Amino acid sequence: MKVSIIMGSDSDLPTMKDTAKTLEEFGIKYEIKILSAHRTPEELKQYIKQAEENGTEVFIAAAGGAAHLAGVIAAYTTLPVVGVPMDSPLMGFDSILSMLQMPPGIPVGVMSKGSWGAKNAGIFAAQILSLKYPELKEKLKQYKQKMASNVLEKNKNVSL
Ligand code: RP5
Repeated sequence: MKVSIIMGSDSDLPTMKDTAKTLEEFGIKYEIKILSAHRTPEELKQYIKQAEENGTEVFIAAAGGAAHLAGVIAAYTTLPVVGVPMDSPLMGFDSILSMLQMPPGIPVGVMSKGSWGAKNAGIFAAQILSLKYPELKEKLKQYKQKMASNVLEKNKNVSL
């Protein structure tokens, strides 16, 4: 099982480390590339083809501003594309809308902005892959159980 994480700039790396960390927690292999839809369009196109040939099953794309990276990747592949909008001078609203408002026919699954979305992209990729890899389904169940236990544990000492 393999995921390709593509980001438009190395300035996205500090946020996207949460995606890598989450995939590692689930034992999913990943590859990270810095490729931009507008700065390196040819190389991006070539990489998508190469990644598919090398076993990528899900693409995760991070970009900010006029964030068309995820949509461009979706144009070149039939694999699922998960988009993570990065923060921007416009508080990331431009990134969110650029990723979210794909016209009919070329969908992108868009997460929330920044580190929340980065983490959720890893979990969402695990959920997609769990349709094929049953061991991931089990790990996802355990992950949710642990999260619930952590919340319930707080009730033991809750006070104002
Ligand atoms: C996007 O523009 C990148 O994904 C990044 O979020 C944003 C700014 O890029 P840099 O100017 O920091 O390289 O393409």
